[in-house]
Amino acid sequence: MASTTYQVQGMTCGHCVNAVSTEIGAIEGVTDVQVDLAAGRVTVTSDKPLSEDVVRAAVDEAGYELAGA
Ligand SMILES: [Cu+2]
Repeated sequence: MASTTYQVQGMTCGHCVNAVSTEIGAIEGVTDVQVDLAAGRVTVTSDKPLSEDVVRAAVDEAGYELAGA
């Protein structure tokens, strides 16, 4: 089990939270996604450690930007 918190830029409302959660949740091995909208933080729990590139691609696909882990 691995849990990593990422900083995501551009999220402004519940729709953004849903979009990011859905895209990251679709990554293989991800079991939970928690978004702190006010802080712009996304905590991802997964079966095994995730490549940051994979998470970045999912965030990008949702229309936002991964600013760092
Ligand atoms: Cu939004």
